[in-house]
Amino acid sequence: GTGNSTGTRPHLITTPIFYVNAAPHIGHVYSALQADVQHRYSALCGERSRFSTGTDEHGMKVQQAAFSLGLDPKEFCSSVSLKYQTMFNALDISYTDFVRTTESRHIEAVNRFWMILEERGYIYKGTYEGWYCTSDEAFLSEGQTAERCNSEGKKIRVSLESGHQVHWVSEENYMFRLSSLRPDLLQWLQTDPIHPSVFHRVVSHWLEEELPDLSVSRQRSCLTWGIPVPSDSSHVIYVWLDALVNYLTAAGYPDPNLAPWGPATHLLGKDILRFHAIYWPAFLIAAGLPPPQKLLVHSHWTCGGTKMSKSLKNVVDPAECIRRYTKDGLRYFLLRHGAAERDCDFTHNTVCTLLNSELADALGGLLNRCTASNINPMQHFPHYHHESVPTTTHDQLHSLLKNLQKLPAEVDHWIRKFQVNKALESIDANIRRSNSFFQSQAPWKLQKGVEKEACWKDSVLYLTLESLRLYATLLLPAVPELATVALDRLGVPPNKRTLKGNSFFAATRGESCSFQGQIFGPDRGLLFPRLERSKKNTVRI
Ligand code: MET
Repeated sequence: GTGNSTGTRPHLITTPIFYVNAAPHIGHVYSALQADVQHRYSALCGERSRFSTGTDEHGMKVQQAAFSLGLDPKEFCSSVSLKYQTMFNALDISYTDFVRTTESRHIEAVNRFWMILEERGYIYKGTYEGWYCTSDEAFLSEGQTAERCNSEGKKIRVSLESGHQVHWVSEENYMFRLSSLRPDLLQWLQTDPIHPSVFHRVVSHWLEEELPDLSVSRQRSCLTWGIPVPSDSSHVIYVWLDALVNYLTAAGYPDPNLAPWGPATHLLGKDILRFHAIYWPAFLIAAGLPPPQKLLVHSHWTCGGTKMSKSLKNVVDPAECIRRYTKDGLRYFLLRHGAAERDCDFTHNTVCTLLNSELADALGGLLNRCTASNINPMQHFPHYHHESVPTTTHDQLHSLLKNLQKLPAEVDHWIRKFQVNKALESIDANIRRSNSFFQSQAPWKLQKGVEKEACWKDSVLYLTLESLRLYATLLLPAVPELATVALDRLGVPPNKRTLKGNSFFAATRGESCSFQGQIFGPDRGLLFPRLERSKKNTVRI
């Protein structure tokens, strides 16, 4: 890693902190979910991590949103921030810290950070002339903007990247010596911190050119809702400097008893790549701190093929989705269907098809089949009998076990590469293999009275139950509740729900397996009831 002073600090995993100008939608939920998976997965592997999220409450955009609703910004922020917390709790997002930029611990961190940048000579007073995009809270050069017609046919200037309107700004600002940090950024890029690699290439392309210095304050006359520059209260600190420092706040900065800043993994959407891949590492390096270890970047969700927007009324409401699909249904769909490197589409029918096929039929069906009392009257993991394997099944069994043994490493690879969809795809492919194995061996036909058949039936059940134990364990980060229900049903003790030192299929290798004879937990019904596809045109999403 790039961090020093890392030794004892647990890894920090973060989501962006969300603007409170509007309630959470599926895109915000997706960022939080992806971070949640990283955090839960590292716990499953026995690693220590912390996980912070929060709300971004200062700046022009929030100030205007509060103003247009006639609300006091502070109260407005508290009410929307609470909506994020409520939504994340409803989705089992296991954050260990929630940072609000209006909290005093954060304001202290920003003040301290600003003073250090100033002391180290990275801040000077200058004049900013250029465009400002309030929607994105971004300073843009001429070349990053273009003229477009708005919906009323009027010519306006917009950001090329986001399409949002920009305004001309010419004012005295505090400037940050971003231009001087290009070599450091290039060096950081060589540690391969940005995943997936498409986004690494975008950043490396941006760094081919000289960087302009960055304006890091606004005149108090146009922006009041923010943190004043410590040494000059006629200026307010640029909201992105304020917001990015939240990651330091979450790490306990500037507590002198803590190492100032350890290894961090930041999750983010591709629309805020520049802020995280250029500004943030530059700020950290300027302050003498290590740049982030990893940036995991994801793409966006569209709805029925078009970009979600408030005016099109096609913003997918996560609360509505939880009601329809259950919390874990929504989690599974977003993680399984979404992909970091490309935009993905959300439609009701895709959700139903995917969840019915993978959670209800494949996973739920497999669990049902080998725990049903007619096939498993003892309600336990039977013993595995090596010598009972029919000769005609040797090859099939061998390849099944080979795939299963590779699965944990495969899942590990995809999760660490930030391709959780691929991890879930691998799990699903194996669940299907287990189902066809079970089907082909037809244990319900094997005769109790014939010893060899009875032993093989036990072995088929053992193999299927062990594979389910593996699937449910691997699914804990993505669908914690569903996986827990499955593990409860299988009777897996809580201290065995880990990937650390857990040996699956031990009996097939002639090792002792503590699961042979393990009694199931109570039957709580279907793991995931099938969803109804909506009739045409009834509901729009
Ligand atoms: N508030 C920003 C957004 O929602 C993210 C800030 S992360 C430091 O895009």
